[in-house]
Amino acid sequence: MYQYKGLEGTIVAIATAAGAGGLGIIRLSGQDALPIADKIFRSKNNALPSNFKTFTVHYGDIGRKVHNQWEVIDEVLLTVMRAPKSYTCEDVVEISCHGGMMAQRAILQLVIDCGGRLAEPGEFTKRAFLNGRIDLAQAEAVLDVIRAKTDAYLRVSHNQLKGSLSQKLDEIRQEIMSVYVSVEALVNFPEDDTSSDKTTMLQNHLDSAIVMIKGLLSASDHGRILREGIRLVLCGKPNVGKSSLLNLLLKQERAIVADIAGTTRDPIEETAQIKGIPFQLVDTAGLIAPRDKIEEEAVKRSHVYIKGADLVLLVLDGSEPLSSEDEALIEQVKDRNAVVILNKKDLVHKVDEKKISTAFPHAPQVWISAVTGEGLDQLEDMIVKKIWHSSQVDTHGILVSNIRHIHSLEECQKSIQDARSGLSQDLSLEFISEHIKSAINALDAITGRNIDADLLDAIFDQFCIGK
Ligand SMILES: Nc1nc2c(ncn2[C@@H]2O[C@H](COP(=O)(O)OP(=O)(O)OP(=O)(O)O)[C@@H](O)[C@H]2O)c(=O)[nH]1
Ligand SMILES: [Mg+2]
Repeated sequence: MYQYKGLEGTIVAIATAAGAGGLGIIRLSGQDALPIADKIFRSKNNALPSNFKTFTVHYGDIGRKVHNQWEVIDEVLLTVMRAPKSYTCEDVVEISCHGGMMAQRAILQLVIDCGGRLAEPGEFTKRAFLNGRIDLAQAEAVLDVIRAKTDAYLRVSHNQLKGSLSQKLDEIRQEIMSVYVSVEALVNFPEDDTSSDKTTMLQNHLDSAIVMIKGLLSASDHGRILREGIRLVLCGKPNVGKSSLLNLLLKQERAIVADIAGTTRDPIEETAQIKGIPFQLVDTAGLIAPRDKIEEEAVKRSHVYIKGADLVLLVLDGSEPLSSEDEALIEQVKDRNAVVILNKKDLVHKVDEKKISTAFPHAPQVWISAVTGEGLDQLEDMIVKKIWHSSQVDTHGILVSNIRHIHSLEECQKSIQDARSGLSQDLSLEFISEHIKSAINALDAITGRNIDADLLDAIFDQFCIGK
């Protein structure tokens, strides 16, 4: 098991975001959290934090003695949470002071002067993990909760934080473990010969583990979409209404719109939520034969963005017949995951929809007016359907979204499959046992039961200080 050397010290950090704010919170955790608080906190009745009951909040001042005079730094509320029922399982003290960096920094420095140590990124959560309050999958969910950009992803991360994924992994582990125990018994007591009934029973346990892993992996695409978002790139000829559509999807006047071809030059990137899914929306310069060096560069950049798109939104002007430039564009993106948007629905329809369907059969078409907003709902449904493969965004189940978890699950699945085919081919029990052990190790890497110290450090390094 991983040995963490800094667990014995008392750590301190500013837990609130930097900058001006109504309140700032300084958090301490460790065996000296209360003795340090005794030195720096004065309540009206001079009671010491060491004597406060757990889960109580006290009003007073933080300060220090200068030439035997008590010098106040800030007026605060001090909360005590005693071990083991605290975030870290250690004694925790939280000091809520006024917002703004000066008061928070002064209190932080005071705690350090009294024996506290500045916490490393994620060290509070790391302690919660090392002290056994949460497993690694739950610790990583803390980071996901902090970073969630949509309600849907917040819900998914909360489920994981509450242990939904950990419980499922535990069920899978029990299935594999029961096979491991039986196989090891047979390795050690070869006289208990493997009957075909026993082999079938072992295979059933492995099959049930595979079904559960497959279930988790099949939903992982949705998890990843919610975690990382989807890159949507608007492309088309100049003046077809790309920037108008960007503004409509963002519900704000973000890009300049004008009836002058070549209005947009630099690609414009913005984040948006469509039906609970996070998107990175990119408006690009109209794709034409460039007239000068700037347009040449703008068109080059548009192509780079189109290449990196998860979904291409090809915009055509529905009030005009299909031009040879439109046809060339369709040709360029016809192998991509795309939606064809026929814009300017409010004008007379002149575009040949059948011709587009023939040239671009797998891309659905939708009529819209970026001016009146008509067709927006259908477009949003179509976008969601194209990347989610259903127009409903269900986030109540377990959605594995972390790439580390997905890799470990794939590894686990492969090892189980190897063990499974070893059993059916009557291969040596030692060989089967090795594969099952690998499968268990892969699962344990997710929950942190068995994890490399460097990897653990790398995971917590992604956290902010104070979490
Ligand atoms: N009637 C009508 N006009 C539209 C619609 N969408 C955009 N327009 C007009 O078309 C012109 C061009 O719109 P933009 O959004 O700037 O077009 P663009 O594709 O971004 O153009 P470039 O940046 O030059 O490539 C503007 O005058 C818009 O008001 C629409 O749905 N209906
Ligand atoms: Mg534009």
